[in-house]
Amino acid sequence: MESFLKHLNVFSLVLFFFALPISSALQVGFYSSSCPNTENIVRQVVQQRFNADKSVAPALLRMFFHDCFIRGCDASILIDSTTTNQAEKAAGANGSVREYALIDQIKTALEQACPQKVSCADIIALATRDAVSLSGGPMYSVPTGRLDGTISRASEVNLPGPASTVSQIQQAFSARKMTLNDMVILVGGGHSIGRAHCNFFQDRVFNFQGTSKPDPTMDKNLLTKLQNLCSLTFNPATFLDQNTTVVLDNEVYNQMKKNKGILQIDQELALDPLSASIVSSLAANNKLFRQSFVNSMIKMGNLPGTGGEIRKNCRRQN
Ligand code: HEM
Ligand SMILES: *[C@@H]1O[C@H](CO)[C@@H](O)[C@H](O)[C@H]1NC(C)=O
Ligand SMILES: CC(=O)N[C@H]1CO[C@H](CO)[C@@H](O)[C@@H]1O
Repeated sequence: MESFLKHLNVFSLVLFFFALPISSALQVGFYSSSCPNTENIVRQVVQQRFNADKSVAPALLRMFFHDCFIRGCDASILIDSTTTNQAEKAAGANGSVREYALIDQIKTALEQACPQKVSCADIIALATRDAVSLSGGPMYSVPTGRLDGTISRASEVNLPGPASTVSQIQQAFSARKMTLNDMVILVGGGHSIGRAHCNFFQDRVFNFQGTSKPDPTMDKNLLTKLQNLCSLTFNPATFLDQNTTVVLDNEVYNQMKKNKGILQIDQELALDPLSASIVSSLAANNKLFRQSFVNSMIKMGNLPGTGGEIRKNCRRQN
């Protein structure tokens, strides 16, 4: 710490200490006096949508991840592109982040209850918590008090792809001060609900790494199923967890161990010596998984934004 500080000039020293309270200001129940009904309103809208369509849950979880990994959890993912700015949601890695309209719906309800009090970044975090518990995952308290960012650039979206190695994904997490454990828990937990489209894994079933053959590690029944599925031309999707498809639990790690990972990265988690033993521990213990998932979700939710404001409309800066 001392030697670190020595190398900072006064300006960055001021920034450094100024930055600390912003990230540590998050607290459970942040809106309890400024907008006491916040968490109920969010939950009501998410619950209603979930009753009609369970796939809203994975959509929110993925949105939260994509938001927090670029510029921290600051709702930069929600900003629409303009004629002069390609926003994050236009980037290639966006790959079908969806349910922006649901966030708008929650925002509208909150603006009616308490105008310009609740940030869009907190809406994503709270809605995701509700989505997790509605999907059979753990219930947890979400620290709130995030501010919305004013910058959203497609060119800053540097998310790893599904064919990245475990070590590359680990680096993407450690660059954000998260551990290998956090990584295995969040990627596996995230991929225990929801679906992937063929374009993200069809190389594994038809032409793995240019061999003109399938990925030899894939379970043969799964391979046949996916070859049939991905021969259809409309880019269909399949569940990331082929067994407990819509339940947020540790079964996905058992599927990985049975060579039934859909994305290459999911299969690699079980095969790579870096992560294999973590996968095994989580596969064997759903209680451990649930507790760890909560901890890592809160950690990811603490990634500090550079934000500045509480947007009136989640799709654009004030
Ligand atoms: C960093 C490594 C990761 C990679 C390479 C990755 C990649 C992908 C890909 C390619 C898809 C399929 C998208 C589609 O076809 O529409 C997907 C889906 C999904 N991912 Fe990840 N992901 C990663 C980490 C995470 C994390 C950390 C979470 C959340 C904690 C997460 C949550 C999800 C969810 C919920 C879906 C399903 C979305 C839906 O059904 O709408 N992913 N991911
Ligand atoms: C599906 O999951 C259940 C509960 O985790 C497990 O008992 C069962 O063995 C799994 N079945 C398959 C085919 O993987
Ligand atoms: C919703 C959205 O903006 N999708 C875009 C994701 O990225 C691809 C490739 O860059 C675009 O073609 C999509 O329009």
